[in-house]
Amino acid sequence: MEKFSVVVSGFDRYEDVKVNPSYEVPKALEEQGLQSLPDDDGVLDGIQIDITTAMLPVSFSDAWPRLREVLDRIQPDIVVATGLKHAARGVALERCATNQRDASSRGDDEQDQELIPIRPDGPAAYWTRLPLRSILTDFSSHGIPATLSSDAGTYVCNSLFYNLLNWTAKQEHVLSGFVSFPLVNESASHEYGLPIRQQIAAGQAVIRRSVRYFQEPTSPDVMLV
Ligand code: PCA
Repeated sequence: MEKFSVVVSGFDRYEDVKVNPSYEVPKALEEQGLQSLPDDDGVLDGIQIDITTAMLPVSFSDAWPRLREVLDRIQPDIVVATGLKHAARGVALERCATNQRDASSRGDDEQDQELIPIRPDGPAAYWTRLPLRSILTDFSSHGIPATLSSDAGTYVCNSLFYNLLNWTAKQEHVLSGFVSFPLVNESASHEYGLPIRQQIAAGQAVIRRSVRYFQEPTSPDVMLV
């Protein structure tokens, strides 16, 4: 049986958000695996997927070192970092991480924002290593509302994503990327947010498609623009 090791990160607490999808989805993935998602095209036949979660603090200085510890210990094939994006209507697949962060502790006040590089010697941006096209196709066949996003902001999510891709660039064969979840909203007539069940299904689809892509990398699966 072929084995894959996947690390999924989230944030343990974020502001006063009561049900944080970036906490709930990784936990559910670790507990349930991919079972509850129908494997229509047999992607998972003969494959064992071990999922480890990493719960991180919302901190520029501590989030990446904490994830790095887990990556060094687990040596995963695939890393999916996640965070909450308040403004997202559906699941947002992040295309790229930029080498900038807000110098103040919070990024709320656009007027006062001073952007500084995350890594002064690093490239301006890194592209995701996840097969976004294939993931979007999977989402649409499971009725999961989603968009492609061109940036994860300038706060801790983007900083974590940038450091993750900087690390990934030096690895032999690792896929990694970032998925932003919307607020959890269980109401049927929601404008913003999605039920937690749908967000868990989205996390499962991301892993399923990434495993498939890991096995058979094809350039059309990667959609960056
Ligand atoms: N979202 C924040 C940090 C933690 C999270 O879930 C962000 O967008 O950077």
